[in-house]
Formats: sequence, C-alpha cells, structure tokens
Amino acid sequence: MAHIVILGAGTGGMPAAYETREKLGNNHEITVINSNEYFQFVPSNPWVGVGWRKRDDITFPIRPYLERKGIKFIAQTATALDPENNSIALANGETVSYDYLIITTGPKLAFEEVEGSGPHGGHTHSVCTVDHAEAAYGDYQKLLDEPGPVVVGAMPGASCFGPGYEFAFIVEADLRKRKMRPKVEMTYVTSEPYIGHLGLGGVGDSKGLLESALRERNIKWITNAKVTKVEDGMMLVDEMDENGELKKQHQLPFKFSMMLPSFKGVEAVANVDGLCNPRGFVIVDDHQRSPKYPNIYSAGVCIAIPPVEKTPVPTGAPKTGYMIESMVTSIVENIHQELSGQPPTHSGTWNAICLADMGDTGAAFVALPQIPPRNVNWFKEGKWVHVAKIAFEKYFMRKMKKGTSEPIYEKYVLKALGIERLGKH
Ligand code: FAD
Ligand code: DCQ
Repeated sequence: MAHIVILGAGTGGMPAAYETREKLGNNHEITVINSNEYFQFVPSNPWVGVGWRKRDDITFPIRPYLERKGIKFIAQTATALDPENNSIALANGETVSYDYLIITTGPKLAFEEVEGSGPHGGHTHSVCTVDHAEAAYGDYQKLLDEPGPVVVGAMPGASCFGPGYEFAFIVEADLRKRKMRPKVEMTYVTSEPYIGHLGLGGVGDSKGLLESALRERNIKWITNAKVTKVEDGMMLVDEMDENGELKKQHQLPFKFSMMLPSFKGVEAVANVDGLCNPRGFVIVDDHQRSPKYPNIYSAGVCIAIPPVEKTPVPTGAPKTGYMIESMVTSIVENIHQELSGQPPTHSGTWNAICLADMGDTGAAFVALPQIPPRNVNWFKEGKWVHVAKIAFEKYFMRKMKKGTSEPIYEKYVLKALGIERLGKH
C-alpha cells in the first residue's frame, strides 16, 4: 500500500485527489494538505471584487467531500519539505510522510517585488484570492461613494493577465450599470508588450479585439509598463520601448487600483535544494516529475515553464485551468504505472483554453500548442462567453464537490475543438 500526499487543494489539487482515488482504488492511502479548510473557485474572484459574488457563492468546506471518498484532509500550511526523508513539516509541528508527493501549491503572490503594492499594507488591491477580492470590494464601495480614477493591470514579471482584463471590463460594466461611468477615468497598465499578448504572444486576433474592446469602453492603456513604486493614490510607471529602454515616465493618480502581482513558488517548496528554479517553481520533466526527486510530481501554477518569448518588461506564460487538469491526469496515470512496476509515460497537453469574462460579454480563446505558430489559434468575443463562464463556475463547483472526473460530454465538447487531455505538450 502506498501513501500519496497532495499538497494544495486548489484547481489542481482537488481533481488530483479525486482522480487518484478513482484510478488507484481503495488500496492506497491518500492525504490532502491545504492551508485553508475551504476550496475557492479562483476564476470567480474578480466578480467578488465588485460584489457580483459573495464568498459563500464560490467557496465550500473541503473536508466532508474528501472524507466521503476516503481521502484524509489536513487543513495546515506545510512549512518545510524534506524530500530526502519523504516528509513534510506542518505549521502545527506535526510531520506527514509520503511515498509519492503531488505538489499543487499554486502561486506565492510576490507583492514585495514592487514597493507599495498589494493589499497587505500597500496601496493596490488583488483579486487572486477570495480574501483579497473581498478587501478590494470594500474599497470599491468607497470608490462608488467618492468616484475618482481607476488603474487596473499587471505588474512586471506577471504571467496571469486574463484576470487583469476581466477586472477592468467588469469594473467598467458595473460603473456603467450604476450610471457612474462618466465620473471615473480608467487606465489599464500592463507589463505585456502589447494589448492582448496575454503572456502567450497573442492568441488569434487578441490584440485587435482587446484593443478595440478597451477603446469602445474608453479605457486608456500603457503597455511595456514597469510599475516601479506605488504611493498612496499615485502609481509610478516606467514605460519602456521595444528594446527595454526607458521611453516615458508616468505618475498616475488613482482612487482605486487592482494590479496582478508577479508569481513565485511558495516558501516550503521553493526552499528545497534542487527541486525548483530560481523563482521557486518546481522543475518537472515531460511526465510532470521532478528530475531530482522521482517520487515528487507537480502540476499547476507552481511548476516551471519557460516564457513563450522574451519581452521588453519581463512576463511569464500563464497556466490555465484545462492545462492544469491535463497535467493532473497525466500524473495520476504515471503514478498508477509506477505502482504497477512500469516507468511513467504520460504527458499533459499544455494548451491554453480560457473563458474570460468582460462584464456583459466575454472572450474565449484556445491556444494549442502554447507557443506560436499553432494548430489551433482562436480568440472570439461574445455574450455567450459571459453565460458560458457562469455555467462553467456552477459546473466546476459541483464537480469539485461530487468528485467525478472528466465526464463524457465534456470530453466530447473539447474533442470537437481539437483538444485532448493527454498527449505531448
Ligand atoms: P491554486 O488553485 O491557487 O491552489 C493552490 C492551493 O495550495 C491553495 O489552496 C493554497 O492555499 C494551497 N497552498 C499553498 N501553499 C501551501 C502550503 N505551504 N501548505 C498547504 N497548502 C498550501 N484559469 C483559467 O483557466 N480560467 C480562468 O478563468 C482563470 N481565472 C483566474 C483568475 C484569477 C484571479 C487567477 C489568479 C487565476 C486564474 N486562472 C484561470 C489561472 C489558474 O487556473 C488559477 O490560478 C488556478 O487556481 C491555479 O490552480 P493551482 O492548483 O495551480 O493553484
Ligand atoms: O478549469 C477551468 C477553469 O477554471 C480554473 C476555467 O476558468 C473559468 C476555464 O475557463 C477550465 C478547464 C476552463 C476552460 C473551460 C473550457 C470550456 C469547457 C467546456 C466543457 C463543458 C462545461 C459545461
């Protein structure tokens, strides 16, 4: 009997737990360790930031659902990993040992990289967690009482740009609904080299479509933006040219700001010798496995993947939900092979599919493979995406409670789009 431990119960960790139970049957022990008692559907946090969702709509307690499947759940933060001894130290002083470890710890939000940023003592908000999004909503309500300029976007080194666009469009739609749009000047400030780059070198005509969406909504933008410092009500931005030389300096006043931070790996994982790259992301081979510690697998935002291209202000490649689930499925298949005495052979397909909300409309894209030129390179805007994203939220929350893996119809829809969960990335 093997003990499989999953560290982190987010978008990657929860499906990892259920799929491991389903694939390996009841003969093996499975434990999930997560900092919090609750699961949060991260893609809905931008909606929490404007009060379109409440915490209870997008979170649920993990324990009863995992325990129902015979999966042990520990709500503790892991403070240190000791891969030489296959053990994990927890904040409460206990240790957990494992035969196989699946690391799905997501991002550490690196607010410290820009002075004065972030919701913990800084002047910008975040929608990366439900706690941050609730804090953003608190200040958003103050903006509604006393309107002023809004700055939304992404910091240098960011890799997840979708929620930046989403939040800008959602705030804009909310202000319009309240007939307050004329009172608020909006600017989108991003480290991307052009609008619609998305850390992916663009997808379809994302540049043209997102530029015109911003123009139609009177949202100004600054690209190649290196935010150097945030003061109370003032953002200092170095705008770079295509060679990475300073082009113009901006001092942008704001009343309310949400800036996505750059990501790093969480400390307990980043501190392990030889496990991670310099930013603390887990290095994995084609089979999602650590080359140095072969009984450690990893999936999701916490793994190291190279940027799609070099940009004047540093940016990274995003890791989106479907890609994460694909990594998870390959890990479960690989552990199953290992337990059957075979070497692991499965790989995830690192394709980016995304439903991005724009308040009353939305944009969907498929990038396959991740690095251009691509076989599938598709970006479409429409009201159907707004509806599809709401449907997907309900569907995913239900799936995370029920613990069923990829149903037939989901497989069918994705196959129609030319997407398979397992394959070579
Ligand atoms: P997470 O879901 O963040 O899970 C990590 C878990 O590990 C957390 O529960 C955390 O508490 C836990 N953890 C971390 N460290 C420790 C520790 N030391 N000990 C114990 N537990 C720990 N992708 C899409 O495809 N579509 C979208 O619409 C979309 N929207 C997004 C919106 C936002 C605001 C963000 C930030 C990302 C979005 N993404 C989207 C990208 C991606 O799908 C999400 O970031 C996703 O949640 C990443 O999954 P994950 O499992 O890697 O990490
Ligand atoms: O996991 C996903 C996720 O959450 C992290 C998203 O954020 C909203 C996504 O957009 C995935 C997988 C996606 C992509 C969804 C593509 C549509 C899939 C259609 C299947 C039928 C569902 C009703």
